[in-house]
Amino acid sequence: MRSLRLLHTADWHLGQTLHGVARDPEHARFLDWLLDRIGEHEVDALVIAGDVFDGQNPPIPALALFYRFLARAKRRFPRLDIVVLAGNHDSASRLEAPSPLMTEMGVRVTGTLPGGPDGAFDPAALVIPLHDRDGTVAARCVAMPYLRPADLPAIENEVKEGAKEEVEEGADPLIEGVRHLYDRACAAGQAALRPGEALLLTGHCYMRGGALSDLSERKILGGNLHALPVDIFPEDAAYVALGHLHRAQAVGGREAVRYSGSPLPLAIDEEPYPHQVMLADFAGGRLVAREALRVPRFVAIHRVPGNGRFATPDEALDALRRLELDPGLPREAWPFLEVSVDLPEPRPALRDEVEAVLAGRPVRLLRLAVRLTGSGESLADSAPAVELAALAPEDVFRRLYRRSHAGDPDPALLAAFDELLTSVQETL
Ligand SMILES: [Mn+2]
Repeated sequence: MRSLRLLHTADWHLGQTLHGVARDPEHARFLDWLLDRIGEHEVDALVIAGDVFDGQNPPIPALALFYRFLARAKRRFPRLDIVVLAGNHDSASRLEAPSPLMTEMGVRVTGTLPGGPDGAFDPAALVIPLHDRDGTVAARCVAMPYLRPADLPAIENEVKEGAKEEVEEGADPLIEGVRHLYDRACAAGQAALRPGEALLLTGHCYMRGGALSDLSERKILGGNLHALPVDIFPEDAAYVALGHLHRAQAVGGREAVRYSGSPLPLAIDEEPYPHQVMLADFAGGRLVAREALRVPRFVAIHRVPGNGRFATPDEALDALRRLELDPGLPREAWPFLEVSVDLPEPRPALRDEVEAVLAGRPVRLLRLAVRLTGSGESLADSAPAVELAALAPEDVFRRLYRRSHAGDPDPALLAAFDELLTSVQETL
């Protein structure tokens, strides 16, 4: 029986800063930890399902971390297959540029959709063989990267010409475009599959019904309108390795369709849930076991008072005085701190008071959140004031629209706005 052990991870966001603090030391610790787990669990293949880097133009320390990781992984585990996909944060072409070198090393990188000599989508080029400990192919991985709206129109035309009858009345053309691409890619995977081999898929996308962690993921393919239904992945896929959502979860009730989650909390709000990578075992072409490996928290996050609550200034200062901190930690391991305070009356020196309590102590204040407790009403009229920063861009658009027109913008206009927003956010 051909068996294979896969380690699925995603959303590393190398180069990220959290409220101005670089995460490189945490990422370095994570990558050391990951190498040890690959050895300990005798992993055959590693899939990194997108958002390797936090930005389109990663800082040099982030690039160095990534390439050093790949070199160390291949030196320690020469037969390890590594598959790397671009996510919406990555520059697809930048990630892919060194792929001739990487392919020689047994590292396969997919940034953009591969085209044949005529420029048409070549799904067979997405199919990557994964090998067991004897060097025999035990799985075929359809390495689908993040799909940008611009990847889809060409396909949309094909949908119109080739498979018009399959597109339901009122179906979303973007979703149908993605579905069509997956259909073709999976067919190419199936064609390559030999008996006993497992079919694996990847994706970097926002699935319908996924649990979001507030702000650190950008909704993609045009916001909620284009959350993808889980049935775009055929049931005969043994496993679907997803990236984009930072909270580990199965999708749509299918245990074999999973977000691995990010290895580090990428926003303070992501502190409460476990961060992990996923081990998956395949035998005879099927998923037979899986195990989540919890990533140690290299830097603790303290939230005062915690759980999304707000304290009075005096309660907060008290809690800060009582905070137990380890004086033996190196500076790069000092905990992050968020303090949330309700202000019933002005207290202009609050920040100075907080900083005075923390002075000389081994902790890093990332955020002092202040909530005003007044009604928010302006003097001139009685409409409750809303902080612009508290609104999602789409809400601002809706409000602006309603100021000039009756009713809500129609779905086509909202979709156009979402597409513009996505393209702007991608360049941030
Ligand atoms: Mn993403």
